[in-house]
Amino acid sequence: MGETVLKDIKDALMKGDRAGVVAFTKCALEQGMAVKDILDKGLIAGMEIIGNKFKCNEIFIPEVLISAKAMHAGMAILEPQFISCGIKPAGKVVIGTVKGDLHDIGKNIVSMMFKGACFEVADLGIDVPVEKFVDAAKKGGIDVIAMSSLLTTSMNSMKETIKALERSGIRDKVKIMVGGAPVTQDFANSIGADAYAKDAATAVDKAKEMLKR
Ligand code: B12
Repeated sequence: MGETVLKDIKDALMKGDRAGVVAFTKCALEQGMAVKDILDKGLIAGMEIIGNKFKCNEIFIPEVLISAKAMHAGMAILEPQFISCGIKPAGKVVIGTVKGDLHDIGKNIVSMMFKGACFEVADLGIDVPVEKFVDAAKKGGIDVIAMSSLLTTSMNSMKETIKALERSGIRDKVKIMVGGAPVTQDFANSIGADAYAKDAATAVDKAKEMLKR
């Protein structure tokens, strides 16, 4: 039963059937399925197949966009399920997709997981210029700056942001975390980031670990 609804979510997402994604996601919740399974084995699994088809030129940008919109609609159903917090936030995170990059699905999942783990999250959105991250850090009260990049061509903006924070004398006041499909631990080390995480759940674990120290 559970596996069927996950497949329904995946199939609807691949068809770009937004209403279907919403209906099957609600149905999975009603069946008592774990939110993480719905996200990982339904929505993200569907998006992975879309990614492979896009890579092989079996589908093109319009189809990817329609599926991305269906994905967002499914995530909106799941988001309230993640948030069950007490009063004291675990920390404050500023998150954004770096300059030149419009991909936001992964960033939104990371943001959702942070909120679910009781972090306060300020989302700067997509195509975020270096100065916007620096301004956010200058305001103070921020524990982690989290940057997402899905394009090899936009990754350099992460390095630029770290350099700009150094020039502003506030680099040591915040922890910097980077992620996104082309980002690796080696790349994170090479630009002087404090942490890299391959997925949203690990991002939360690493942030908690960093803030403990
Ligand atoms: C959806 C998508 C789009 C959509 C984006 C819609 C949206 N609202 O996001 C649209 C159609 C707009 C698009 C456009 C383009 N895209 Co595109 N896109 C994708 C696709 C298929 C899926 C990305 C995705 O959402 N994955 C699902 C999420 C859940 O995974 P994720 O983002 O990796 O996130 C997880 C982790 O990486 C991590 N994570 C993510 N962010 C962060 C941040 C932190 C701090 C941490 C710790 C972790 C973390 O946690 C997430 C959850 O676990 C990928 C293919 C792929 N395999 O990645 C191509 C892909 C990224 N796109 C690609 C390209 C080339 C483009 C275009 C240039 C195409 C074009 N010719 O115009 C444009 C660029 C537009 C721009 N300037 O940004 C290439 C990039 C190649 C490269 N090496 O740079 C890819 C890899 C496809 C390919 N194989 O060719 N794209």
